[in-house]
Formats: sequence, structure tokens, C-alpha cells
Amino acid sequence: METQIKSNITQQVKEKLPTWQVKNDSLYKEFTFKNFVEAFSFMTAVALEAEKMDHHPDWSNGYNKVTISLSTHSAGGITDKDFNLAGKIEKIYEKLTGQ
Ligand code: H2B
Repeated sequence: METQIKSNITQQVKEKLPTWQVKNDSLYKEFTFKNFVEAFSFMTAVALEAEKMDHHPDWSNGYNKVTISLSTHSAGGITDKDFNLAGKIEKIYEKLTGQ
């Protein structure tokens, strides 16, 4: 699956990534941590995974918050690559925070 129609994407996000939203043709989520060190540890782990996948997040950090936006730039929207990276990010978040 390379590109998908939008209503289908929204449905898939509800099923597979219930804590994520679709925003500006991207998968979007804001993560909260206990402090900056925990947030930055999360970003480091995600960065290494993203590099391995050759698929990179658009993100920002402010103290204990990290907002992540995932889209496939070359496809101009959400693809399987974004779902896969979001799944990996969820696992990293769970492992790091126990949430
Ligand atoms: N990340 C994302 N999110 N979208 C892309 O289209 C993309 C990427 N392309 N990471 C990759 C890198 C491409 O630029 C390199 C050359 O593989």
C-alpha cells in the first residue's frame, strides 16, 4: 500500500494507532515525559530507529513534551512507512515510561 484515500487512513489510525491523530496529512501525537532528560532519551531512541528505517519524523521538543508529525515526504502524505514508524515509536515510549 503506497498511498491511501483519506477516510480509510482515519479508520486505520483509529484501529491501529488510537492515541494518534491525522493532522495536515500526517500522523500526529504529543508525548509527555517526566522531565527533559526522559524526553530527550526518547528522541535519541526514536532518531536511531528512524535512521535505521531511513524514514524521519518532523518533530519538536519543549522541556518534557515531544510533538511528532509523520508523513512520507516523497509521497506527499501518510503511507505504511509512517504507520510502521509510529508503531516503533509507541513501543519505545512504552518501554521508556511504562505507559
Ligand atoms: N523521511 C520521510 N518522513 N519522508 C521521506 O520521504 C523520506 C524520509 N525520504 N527520510 C528519505 C529520508 C530520503 O530523502 C532518503 C534519500 O532516503
